[in-house]
Amino acid sequence: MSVDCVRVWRRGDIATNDAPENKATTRVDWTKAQYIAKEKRNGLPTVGHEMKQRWHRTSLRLISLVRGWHPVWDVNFGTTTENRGMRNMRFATLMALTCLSVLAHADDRPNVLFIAIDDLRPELGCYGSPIAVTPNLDALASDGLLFNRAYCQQAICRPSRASLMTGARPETTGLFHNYVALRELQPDIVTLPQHFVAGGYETVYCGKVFHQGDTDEGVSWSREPVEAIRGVQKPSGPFRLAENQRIRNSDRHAMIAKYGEAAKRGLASGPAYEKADVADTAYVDGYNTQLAIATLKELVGNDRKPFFLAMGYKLPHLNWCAPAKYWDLYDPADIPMAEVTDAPRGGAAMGLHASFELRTRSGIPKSGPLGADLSRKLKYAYLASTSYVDAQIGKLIGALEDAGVRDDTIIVVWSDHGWHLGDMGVWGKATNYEIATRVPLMIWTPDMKSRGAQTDALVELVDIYPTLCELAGQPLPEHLEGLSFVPLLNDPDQPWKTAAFSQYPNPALREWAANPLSPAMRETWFGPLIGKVEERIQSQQGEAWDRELFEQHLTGFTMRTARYRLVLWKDRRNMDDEPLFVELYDHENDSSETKNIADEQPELVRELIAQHSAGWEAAR
Ligand SMILES: [Ca+2]
Repeated sequence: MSVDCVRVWRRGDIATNDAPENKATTRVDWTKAQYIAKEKRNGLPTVGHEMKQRWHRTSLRLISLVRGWHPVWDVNFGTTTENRGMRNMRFATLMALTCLSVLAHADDRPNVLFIAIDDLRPELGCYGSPIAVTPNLDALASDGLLFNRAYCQQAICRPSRASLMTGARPETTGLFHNYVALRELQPDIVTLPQHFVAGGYETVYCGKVFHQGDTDEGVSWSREPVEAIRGVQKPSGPFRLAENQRIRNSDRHAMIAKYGEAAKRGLASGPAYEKADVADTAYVDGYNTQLAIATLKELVGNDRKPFFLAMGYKLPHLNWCAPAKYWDLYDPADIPMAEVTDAPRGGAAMGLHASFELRTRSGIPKSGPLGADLSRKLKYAYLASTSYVDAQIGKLIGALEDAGVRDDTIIVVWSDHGWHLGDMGVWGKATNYEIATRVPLMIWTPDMKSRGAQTDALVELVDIYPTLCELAGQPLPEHLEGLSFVPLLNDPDQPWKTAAFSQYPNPALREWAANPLSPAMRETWFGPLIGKVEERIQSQQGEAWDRELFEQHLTGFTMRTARYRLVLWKDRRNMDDEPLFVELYDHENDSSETKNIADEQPELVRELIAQHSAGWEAAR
């Protein structure tokens, strides 16, 4: 459904946007079988929700009655084969149904608290970390469902979030790097919150949910958050300590003087971390949490609509700036460091990068190893930042309780990708390996039967969209490429997907926003490092080396099965050709992916390549 269509819909008028290119529409596949399955789930005995479920069933019956059990209920008003009058009539019918549905659902559909965390790897108490202090996420997991094998579709912010928020994979969104806006590529695709708006939800976000620039104001969100908190100053800039502000400014001036325009794209970011004895609201995540809480109070005051409240945390993305009390939760000497700091034996030379994102920070060596002390300090900062975010999430969930809606609110927590903290010798995201593609994911719903369980089922971030639709009684848009994991909420051990899929364009040359370094950036201190990376690739790939191919077109496509990780390095222009290089890791014997065994297992590689070719459709 197009942007205009939704705007018109919200005015209660007739949609007229019928451009043939509007292929991402809200076609609803609501079959009788799905309805019966939903009925069955709603009929499950739960405590304290019987009345709501009766309401829910009544409203569903009403809708299905009027639909007349059409096997496919098409609300694609952009079809060109119908005349305008027909479309208008159908839309008017839909509007009536939507109003009926919204009225009938007014009190019973669950709210959604949608929590995004930037660059968080699954190193939390609930994931078995012996040191991470994350009591609020641990408590949520102990009463919800924790996913041990959840994977992002691309290990960098914008492509990962674009995929999750649209329910479509990077190959479909076409969004592979950070320097293009989602709506430039997909002007009409219906995002998750946009779909909830159409279903009668109030949707609103605070912080980083979409990537910066993709926020989709006025389309995905039905209202603005509360603008300010009386008596609390909005944080300005990343640093609170005057010394760090001074370092940032002077670095920036020095870099711009030395490298010109190239320096403006992140070459001088100030220190990588900060410990300051300040209030939680002195940094943006604490401040935004208070905005979200104030917004929540307004949402709860509006008893006509259920809400979809999204809160996006910027930490533990660099820079790791957190109030001192969260640093004080740790003794740095106790922090376990990465056990495997070598690249995988026999792995792809293009599989790992030179840690550019971290090296742009002042105080970080521009080449060579970081050293033990600095490595420990950095992981200490990452964990302090994680605990700070965890504490804010505790405040947010506490606010749900204070508002009396905790039991009526689905809570889902996800991170957009993992992070190498020295693992495989690199620092950063942007690889195709387990460390960067595996993410924390947990969900709590009012009605789930299995509480406090963990599941090893393979799930993907692209699954969140259909899952929330199903939980909220929303129809599934046709374009979705994930699978609702609602059945796992009641039976976490059942057979599930056979594979999860991710991809990343040549990490060694494209860590930076998943883009090739510009010629100007190569003139900076990036240059010598990238030269070494290229030498490494040329040494391994021999005659296959070609700058344009490796910089612009080579992509690693990775597939995680219950036992293996396969990485296929392919030329995107010739996807039917044999891969240039193959990696295979056996998680049963090598959970840290230390040794590429592709050459030892040609038959297995053939089988897994065939499975990869069959794609996500065959894995569900
Ligand atoms: Ca991120």
